[in-house]
Amino acid sequence: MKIGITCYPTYGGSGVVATELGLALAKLGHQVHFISYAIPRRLNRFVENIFFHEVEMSTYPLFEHSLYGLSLTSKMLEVIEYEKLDLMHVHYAIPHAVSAYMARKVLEKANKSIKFITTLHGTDITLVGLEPSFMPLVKFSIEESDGVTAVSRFLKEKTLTNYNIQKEIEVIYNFIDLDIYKPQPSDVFRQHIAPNGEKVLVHTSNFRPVKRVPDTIRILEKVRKDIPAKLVLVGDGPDRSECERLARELDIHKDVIFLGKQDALAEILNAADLFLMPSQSESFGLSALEAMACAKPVISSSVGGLPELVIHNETGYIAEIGDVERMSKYAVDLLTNEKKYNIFAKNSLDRAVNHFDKALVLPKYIEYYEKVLGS
Ligand code: GMT
Repeated sequence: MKIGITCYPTYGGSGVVATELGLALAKLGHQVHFISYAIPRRLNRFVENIFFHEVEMSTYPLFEHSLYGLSLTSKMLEVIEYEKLDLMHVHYAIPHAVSAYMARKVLEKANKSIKFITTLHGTDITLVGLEPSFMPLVKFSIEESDGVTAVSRFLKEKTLTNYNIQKEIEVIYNFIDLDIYKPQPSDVFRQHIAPNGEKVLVHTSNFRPVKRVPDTIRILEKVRKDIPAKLVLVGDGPDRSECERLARELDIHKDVIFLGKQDALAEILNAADLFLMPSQSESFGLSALEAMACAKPVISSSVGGLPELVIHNETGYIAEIGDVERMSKYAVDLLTNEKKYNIFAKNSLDRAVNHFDKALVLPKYIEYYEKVLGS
């Protein structure tokens, strides 16, 4: 198959899923053409069967604001036509699904065709898509997609109810590469961050308000009252300054380590004991899955698709949004009971391996491609 993939190329989970999917398809011999404004971060080496097409932005002075959606449509048209693509797969509805719809329309006028699949990832449905100005367009582009997948049952239901859509949506969960994310010793890093044998909590995200990163700092403050502990924060974004300020205000800044954006995530996760995900909204929680694949229990909020990933009292604990008191009690409970901790760690790993292994999820995408192409 020749597949065009459009995604956001930066740190977000939707870009990670799209890139890992493209890489896996290319490995199976499919030709994959990424179309975006920059090369996705994880395409950092030459890979056979992978091609990248950069969307060029017009700099005409009249266009005070970027016309990315239109430029993307033009690039899609070019690649579909010249590379003879069989299918477009766009990740994150806004504006990718609309651009793909326009490309299909243009081709139809010339008696040509292309089918496109939209994968819904999260805030395209639960946050940005709900803005009144976007809502009709998001609904329309989903209805017009030749196929739609969602990364959790929660996201599927939200899409159908919030946008009043009657359409078949296939749930295909996020997946994990177990060759990269696996339990392995990370003693040097651990020694570096917790030289006196402290317990280590970790959180990775893009520090947007929806992630509630300040809650991780409040959790650490409470945990420290019972046991010596450190918090490692990986990533960057709008809430980072606020988090640094809060850590100082609570006088625990020496125990909060801000690493910024990092690529060696598996090594960092392996140096930790627990992963925290106190999000306000989370359609799946890919970074929690990455931690589980390294055999780390997760303490999360109960929102969105998180209960489809984190099994309460088995692979970790789930609490109400903002209930940092309960989350910290859960953390102390696990970190002070070695037997229980080891059972939870093993359960986390087993769940990642048995349900979200790339080898299990990739065939679902391929089957779905074939279904859409055959319909
Ligand atoms: O919706 C977003 O915040 C964007 C997206 C991204 O690019 O980071 O994240 C979502 O997609 C991930 C991959 O499918 C999911 O694992 C995340 O849970 C989801 N984020 C949210 O729902 C907040």
